[in-house]
Amino acid sequence: MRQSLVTRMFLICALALLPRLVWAEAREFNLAIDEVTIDVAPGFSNKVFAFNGQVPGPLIHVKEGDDVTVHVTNNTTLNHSIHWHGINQIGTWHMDGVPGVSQQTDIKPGETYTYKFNVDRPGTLWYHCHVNVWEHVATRGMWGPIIVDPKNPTELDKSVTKDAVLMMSTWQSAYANSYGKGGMPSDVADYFSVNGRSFPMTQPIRVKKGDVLRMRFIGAGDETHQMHMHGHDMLVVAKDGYNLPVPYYVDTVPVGPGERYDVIVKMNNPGYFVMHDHVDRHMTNNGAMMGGPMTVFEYADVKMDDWYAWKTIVYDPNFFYSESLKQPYGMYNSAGFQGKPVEQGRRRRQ
Ligand SMILES: [Cu+2]
Repeated sequence: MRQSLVTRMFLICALALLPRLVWAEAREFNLAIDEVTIDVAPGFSNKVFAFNGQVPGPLIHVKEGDDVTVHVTNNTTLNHSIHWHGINQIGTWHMDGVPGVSQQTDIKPGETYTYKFNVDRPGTLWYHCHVNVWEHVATRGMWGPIIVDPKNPTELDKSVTKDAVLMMSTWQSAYANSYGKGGMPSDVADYFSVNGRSFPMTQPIRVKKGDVLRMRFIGAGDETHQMHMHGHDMLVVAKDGYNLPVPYYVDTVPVGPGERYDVIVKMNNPGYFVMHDHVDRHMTNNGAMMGGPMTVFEYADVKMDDWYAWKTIVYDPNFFYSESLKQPYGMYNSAGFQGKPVEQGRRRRQ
């Protein structure tokens, strides 16, 4: 039986759309930007512009091909925007978040702005403010992770048993309490952190022998961090979200501003091993040893020594987003990253 031209056209269109229909889902999120104070290190707090009140911002976990809508409400006293770093905005360049270039104006205090885009590629991505990035990204915590699962995971991807996100950043204590200042080239960073905290306020990564750990490093600050893992080799499998044609082993991975590295580690050497930044200056809290972005891989079933520095730590299993990443797709706030509202006069608008 001959099909009409209309029927044939319909079938062709339906077939062309099929992958999108099978894979893509529409996801809608709300992000508020609030003025809060976070405790970065013992004795050091910093006023930040926090996505949903937390630093780092909430995890956005979606899959390749999804259509994402994000309503961003600015509850702070300064202007902002959001750049979705890694999303190429195919056909949606007005959603790229750069005021004066792709977006008419900043999102002003009290305003809500809606971004809509297709997640056109998988991997470890992130989002950050694109207004006065010198201050807002470098020292006010305006960044969070976007993890995009691929349509076609590799065998290595499928082997992963535990995921961790590590956002590297810097702080300038001279401007900790002065919104509108900081981040200029002559300003000096004196605190260095992973997921917004410096040792001893960071957290261990608890594993068991046989785990396959994927760590997703994101350079959210202004300096390069040379992250060195003791006792294990890290297989670098992706750079800036793109799978490498030939993964390679390292024991130190450089994480520069804006960069992302995904590494996969076979946890096969039971014990307690540190991972730290090999830039010595970064391993201090304002010059005092020891601090900075440090963690410890703690294997289950290995006896904890009495003298272990973190013997009494209150463990937060979601400090590296590992628990949020086990949840279905969506956006996830983390209670452990929440700040305290800034005092009256500089606080959120209702
Ligand atoms: Cu901003």
